[in-house]
Amino acid sequence: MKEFKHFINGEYQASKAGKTFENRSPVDNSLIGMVHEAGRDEVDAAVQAARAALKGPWGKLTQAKRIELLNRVADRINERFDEFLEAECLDTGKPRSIASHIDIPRGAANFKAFSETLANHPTESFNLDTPDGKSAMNVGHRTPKGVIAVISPWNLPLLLMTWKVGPALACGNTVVVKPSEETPATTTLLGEVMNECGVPPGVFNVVHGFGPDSAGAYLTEHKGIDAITFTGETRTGEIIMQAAAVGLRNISLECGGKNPGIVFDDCDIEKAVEGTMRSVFVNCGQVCLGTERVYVQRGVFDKFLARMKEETAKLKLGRPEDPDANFGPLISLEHRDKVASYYKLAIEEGATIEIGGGIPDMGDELNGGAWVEPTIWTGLSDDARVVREEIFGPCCHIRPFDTEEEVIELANDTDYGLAAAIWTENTSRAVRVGQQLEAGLVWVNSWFLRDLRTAFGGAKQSGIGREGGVHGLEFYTELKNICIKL
Ligand code: NAD
Ligand code: 6OD
Repeated sequence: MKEFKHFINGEYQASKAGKTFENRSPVDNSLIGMVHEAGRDEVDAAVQAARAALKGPWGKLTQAKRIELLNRVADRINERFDEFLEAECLDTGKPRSIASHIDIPRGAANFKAFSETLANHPTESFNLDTPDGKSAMNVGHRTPKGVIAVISPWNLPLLLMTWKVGPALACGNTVVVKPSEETPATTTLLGEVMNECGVPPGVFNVVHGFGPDSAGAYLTEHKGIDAITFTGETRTGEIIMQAAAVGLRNISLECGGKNPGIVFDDCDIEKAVEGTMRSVFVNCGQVCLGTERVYVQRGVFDKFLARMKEETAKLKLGRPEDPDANFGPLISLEHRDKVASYYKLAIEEGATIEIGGGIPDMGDELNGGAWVEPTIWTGLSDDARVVREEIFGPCCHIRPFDTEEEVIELANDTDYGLAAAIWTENTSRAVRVGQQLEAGLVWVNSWFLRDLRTAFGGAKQSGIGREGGVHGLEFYTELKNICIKL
């Protein structure tokens, strides 16, 4: 039986009150281990350790030394690749073939990409003519923001946690991480790696627990936290924003989406099918950037739908270690209930079920797990809740459209604004449409193709702020202007 403890000041620590909760496998609901739940005392200890490290060894390191350490962390994750892979797949149930291509390599890369970008970014300087006929020089100077709270979700646990921890540490901050209660394993393991690489105690801290009345709320409410970076649901983002308002702490929020995919009749249909299959079904549809609304120009609608159904029927559900499996369970039985409630709602709202729509019979060994069928609907109205609300499951609604103007309006008719995918061989059209979409990220003839130097974030209710590349500097550092009279 595994035990997941907090990682505070370079040491694994149990909860003082002895409070723990179960970590269960979504594959078959078997017990993986017990997770210690942090109370205010553990959260306070973690924040104090982070503050001390900021003033002490970490704050005193040169940038070059800091970057060297972070590069070592990336290398060490890769050296312990199989352990991270095993831990991630155990917690999430996702196929190893997916985690070994996406989660773990990106988890490591996040420590390298940002340190290099940040080390090579200049600050501004302005010369000012002064009334006495002389001049003054203004020089920008960046300092770390302080102790950053990192609150992360369960869908890409290592990737999305290091995506924030990497730049935070590269900028000289220290962190207290609260991973999702569903996926404690890889964040806990990263503590060992930090110690092995010589990252000073207190720089990277982990507290486990839930959100409300638990570690998440205690952390975001803690006065020793200087800024909060969060990935998760929009509703949780609103609560965190309220907590951050006390003391005027800065926030970076990466929240939900209801992302459109737009298939024009001049697309390469096989490319569009292959990309849309990934954007709807990869990670069992649990990717914030995933497509849940597909708009297809009428001329290719029947062909596209038929090909999507053919490919969906080929998806292979199975255990993470099954080399042929490319489709795992949802994260938990609770999330399965939510997704299944939308499957039921789709029928009530008048959908035609093109494929899927239910809970599969996986046999005795797996029927206790959080499995659902990959699902495609047609025939819903634009105001159906299934078309408007984020489901975060392996499903999409496909609807025909006629004109470019019409599809732009349909795509933008949502409270969210995270991502969109456009499929067309006409580059002018792609740019024209892309510019008009209300989304932080637009992919053309691709999806989830990531260059870590680019801005990442959502518009509307999908988030606040941009991270990635130099954009992270705005959140993870304080920019000071030093004015020198000459
Ligand atoms: P969630 O909001 O339920 O939980 C995210 C994290 O917040 C967890 O660690 C949770 O314990 C914590 N939390 C919950 N309530 C809290 C509170 N009151 N105070 C402090 N912390 C609290 O989200 P989830 O279910 O883990 O993840 C799925 C959601 O995340 C989806 O909506 C998805 O779209 C979104 N997401 C967005 C992005 C992005 O980049 N925009 C990326 C991944 C996931
Ligand atoms: O690729 C990334 O940097 C990123 N933040 C991906 C988010 C995926 C959401 O599920």
